[in-house]
Amino acid sequence: YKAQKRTDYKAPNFTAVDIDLTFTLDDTHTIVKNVTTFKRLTSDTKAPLVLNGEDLKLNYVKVDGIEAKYKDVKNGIEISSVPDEFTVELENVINPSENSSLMGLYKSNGTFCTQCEPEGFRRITYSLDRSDVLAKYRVTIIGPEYGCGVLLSNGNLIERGTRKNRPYAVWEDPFPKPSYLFALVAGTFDIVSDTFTTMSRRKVALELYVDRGSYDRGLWAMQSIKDSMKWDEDRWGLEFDLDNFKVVAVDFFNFGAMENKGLNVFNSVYVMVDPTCATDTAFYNVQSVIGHEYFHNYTGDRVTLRDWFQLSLKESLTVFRDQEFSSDVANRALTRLHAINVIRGPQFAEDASPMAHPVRPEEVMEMNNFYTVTIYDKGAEIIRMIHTLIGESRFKKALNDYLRKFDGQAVTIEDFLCCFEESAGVDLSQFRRWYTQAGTPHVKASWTYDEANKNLVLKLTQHTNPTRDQKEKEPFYMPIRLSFLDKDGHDVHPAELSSDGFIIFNENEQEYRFTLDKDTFPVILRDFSAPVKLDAPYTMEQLQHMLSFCDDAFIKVDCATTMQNRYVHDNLEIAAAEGVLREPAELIASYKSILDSVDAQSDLILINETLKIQSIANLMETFDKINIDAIKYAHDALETKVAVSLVNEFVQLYGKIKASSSNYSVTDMGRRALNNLALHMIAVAKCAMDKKTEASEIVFNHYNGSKNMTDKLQAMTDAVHLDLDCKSEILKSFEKDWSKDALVFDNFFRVQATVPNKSAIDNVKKLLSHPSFDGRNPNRVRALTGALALSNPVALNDISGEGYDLLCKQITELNDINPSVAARILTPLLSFRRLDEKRQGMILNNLNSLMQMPKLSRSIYEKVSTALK
Ligand code: B3K
Ligand code: ZN
Repeated sequence: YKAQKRTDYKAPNFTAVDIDLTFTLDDTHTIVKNVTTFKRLTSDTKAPLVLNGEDLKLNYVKVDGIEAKYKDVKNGIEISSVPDEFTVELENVINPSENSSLMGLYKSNGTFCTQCEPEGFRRITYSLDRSDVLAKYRVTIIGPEYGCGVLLSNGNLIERGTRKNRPYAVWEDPFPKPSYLFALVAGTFDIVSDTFTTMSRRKVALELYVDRGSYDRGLWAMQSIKDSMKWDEDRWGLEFDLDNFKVVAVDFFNFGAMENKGLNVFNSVYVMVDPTCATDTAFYNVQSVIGHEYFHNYTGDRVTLRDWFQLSLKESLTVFRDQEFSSDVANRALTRLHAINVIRGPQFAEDASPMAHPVRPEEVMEMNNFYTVTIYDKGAEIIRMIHTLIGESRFKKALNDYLRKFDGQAVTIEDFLCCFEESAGVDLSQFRRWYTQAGTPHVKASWTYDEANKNLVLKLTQHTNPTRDQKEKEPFYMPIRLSFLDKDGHDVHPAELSSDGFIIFNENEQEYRFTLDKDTFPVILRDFSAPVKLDAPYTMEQLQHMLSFCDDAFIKVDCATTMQNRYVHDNLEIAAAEGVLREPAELIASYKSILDSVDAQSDLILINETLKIQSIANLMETFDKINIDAIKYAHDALETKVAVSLVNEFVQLYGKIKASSSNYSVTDMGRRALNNLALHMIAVAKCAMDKKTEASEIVFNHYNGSKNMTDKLQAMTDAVHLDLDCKSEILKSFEKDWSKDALVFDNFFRVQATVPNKSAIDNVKKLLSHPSFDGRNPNRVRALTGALALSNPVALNDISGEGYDLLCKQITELNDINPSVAARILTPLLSFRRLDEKRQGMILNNLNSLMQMPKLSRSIYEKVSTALK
């Protein structure tokens, strides 16, 4: 396998103008007739037409009606001596049932559906399968012989009926699009219908297709579609452009969802919710993913990508947009804190791994490996920095200018930046380094007081560790949001700080002066205004002071996080020797004062986020070299000590703040979250105080006392993770209630795969043969092996090595079935060099045997070979 380089981009020799497809659907023998008109773009009149095609059986090719000769080339065909404008007609056969990679046309629980991004269209028919070839599509679908409910494709329905006893439908999409946005769905569904009236009073028909019998579970997603449409109009002035918008939920899907023009296809996880079967987080996620795919209609579909190296152009902008949507319609602080956790957990981990890559990568072997937290989430942080730098109104104008200027085109990140520079009157030349340099900048802050001038002197330095691809890093250009707190907790605004409240930091080292009183200190990186690791020498008193008085959600939570981090770092050696750790006194004091003042008026979402003990995974990212056993030991000690010291407060809190109903609402989400945290802390405390029976009782009652899945799942998690007496009864009851409801039942797998000790490995081994488990369904894999790999660092890295062996065995099986999913769950192993020697050796053995695997997929090869370099 060979990598492609970004700089090797060549414009296509031909473009497709009109594509007319006819599908005669059949489970194993679907016939695709493809009539495409092509136009030569190159001046080289001898250049042949090369079409991409993979795993296709070609019946014939005609050029302008005459049978044509073609040559088989690697993953495609070549047709030479073609005129400047011509029509190719061809027919090929595919086998959707056999397609377990879920790229191209495949069957999901009886439904025909497609996934084309990034290069799946070539698994459907021969084509110029690249994002800079935009064509108009007309699609005829002839249903399978055994019948079929609906036949869907992009755009407008032109005709439907029955031909030779088979249903058919014809769709036409008025908007030219690249092949990756093509979609086809054929199946039998329950349909949730509604309409949306746009800002110019046009009526749009909305249709949501869900599993039969699950109509009610689609209602929240439908509401979310309407909210997204309204929000895009209100916030950015963007109006939907077709007469209908369709969303289909399917059970077999490689990732979250797909923004095909006018026909979004979703993993059913991000559609199907009701309060008895889905958690508040699931509701929140449905809203955000529905928003994300809908917002792609402009940022992605109307203006698309020139090539896949530009992926972040559409993804970062659309993630930024969905985050703003969730902020506006759900909760801003929560949305921001989630986003920051993604950066400080998985994204920092990726930056520190062999697969570290710039937001605009230079080299790619398998594009599916680059749908990453760097491209998506770090990319969104970059967009957010631009938003900070130029402000909402200039950002809005620039976004509209960008969408107008490049409407119907396939463009680059550079085009985007130039447009923003021109429109907003800003110079982003140094800022561009965020797109070209991989790695996380480390920012160190320090300050002194200059008595003579009554100045606080703030000094910032930045340094970015080398990554494999780049040894030397130049300084980044970043906005640092800043404020100052005096000793009484008042915000002081010195004359030197602009009213926007941020300073520009763009050199290796910079000094800033502010006229202030002596006992005032800086609050640095408010709202996490740049995706960096900040090291600031706050005293514990200052952290407590900020936690009490600062009005910034991130700073508040971060003060608690910093106290937690310091505790773990300071105690790591003792933890490594399994010694006795001191009390986290300051943290407990701060938490006590928060808990003492909770009432119905408090911001419960923020309090919950502040009181949470962070995950072991996020703690790991605060270390370069990872001593997993010591981190886990210190983490558990920290949590236990907080729980035991404050057990009375948590008991007081528990049951005091009641949700108004078991339905989803942002307010009730906050209430349930805090109540569930109280439950968890009480259970942890009781276990540590030799009162495990009491812990079991309260958890069991919690499980039985609520109809809401958020509550039930919290109880089940505590029962299983703390190994309480009620564990088997709860698991049995959950199994009885939900084993036939795959999406809900994934919780049963996930909870047992994430027990933070070795027993999770045995659980996974056992559950792999559970009758409800299906190794070909990505959701099942993600809930079981995937959860062990990506959400359970303790068990995965168990010193026995059994976690590694199990994961690699599963990856080997998945290599043939679904390489994209296999490559994703492999990720944690790539960072083996951060672990101790024994674990390094065990992982290395496993990686080496993966490399020896017959028919090793490109996805796995790219990741493993990069890690082994
Ligand atoms: N664009 C799709 C992701 C496709 C992933 C292909 N491996 C979903 C999204 O980001 O909206
Ligand atoms: Zn996206």
